[in-house]
Amino acid sequence: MAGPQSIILHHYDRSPFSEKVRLALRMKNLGWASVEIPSMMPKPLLMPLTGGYRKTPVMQIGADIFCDTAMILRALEERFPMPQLDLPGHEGLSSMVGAWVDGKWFQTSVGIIFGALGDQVPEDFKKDREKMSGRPFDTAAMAAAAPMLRDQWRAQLMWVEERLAGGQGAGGGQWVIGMKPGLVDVHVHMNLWFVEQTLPDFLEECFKSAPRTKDWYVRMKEIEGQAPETITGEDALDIALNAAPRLKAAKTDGELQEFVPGEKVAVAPDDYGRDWVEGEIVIASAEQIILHRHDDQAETIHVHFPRTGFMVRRVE
Ligand SMILES: N[C@@H](CCC(=O)N[C@@H](CS)C(=O)NCC(=O)O)C(=O)O
Repeated sequence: MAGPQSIILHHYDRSPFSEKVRLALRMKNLGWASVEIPSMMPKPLLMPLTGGYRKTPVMQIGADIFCDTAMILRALEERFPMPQLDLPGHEGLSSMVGAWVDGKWFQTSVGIIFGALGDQVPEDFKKDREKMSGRPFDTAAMAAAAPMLRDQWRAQLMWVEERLAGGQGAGGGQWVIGMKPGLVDVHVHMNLWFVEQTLPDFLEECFKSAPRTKDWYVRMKEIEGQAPETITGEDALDIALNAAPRLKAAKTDGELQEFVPGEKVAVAPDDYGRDWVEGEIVIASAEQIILHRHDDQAETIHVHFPRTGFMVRRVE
């Protein structure tokens, strides 16, 4: 039964960013509880936990809430260090690769997938994404650009092929970097998986130019892990309500904006879904920020964000 120590993932099946976390959980062979959330707003059972952050996925452990896969993967590595996924000698590299796959490669995938789906994309979904991004979600324009985007997509796949062909020492070339699968593999996996859900034939076509990447992708699929326990959003809220955030000494360290512990700030993504989450600083460092929040439904919550990709401002 899921409890205050359990890893709870708020996600939906077809979410590629969630697949990153599910894959990391499989690689670490961790047990976890699954809460299915809607793929668009409203998300009434998630908002009390995040304080307004709406993106998918969100991880919960008791009354600690982790937003963004960069934060989630870091927290999993800290709390469940074995087996290590941030491989020795490669520290920092996965974040750099992550920035590419989450940004440019992901946008290319979105274009070809939604261009192919075209009229099948429900109107309310398009409206939601327009509101989230502040830009038109024009599937006809995506369809028109699709042939060029497909070239772009495969060109990025070829970076992976090149990396695998380069190998790493004796017996290398099995994994994107190094002798074991790690966080770099987790990041690289995302867009292949995302495209495969809708356009498996296109992925196969690209694999003709990238046979090593195909073999690697098959190896990644063989990583099994544990099946999650399914719980409801209400169960997850109840767990938060009856848990306390993990105790941390309040601390700020070299803040460029001179934030101090206890100060009220607001945090929001800097790209899309820019919903501000307000709270008081528990910890702020160059890499992460933890906010203390109170919510009537969830009581005291600590919400964790990475610093890259997030804006932080003082609330007067
Ligand atoms: N930087 C975020 C990006 C997450 C993201 O864009 N997720 C998509 C789904 S895979 C999303 O939030 N879509 C809107 C939604 O689910 O409400 C992360 O790494 O977690």
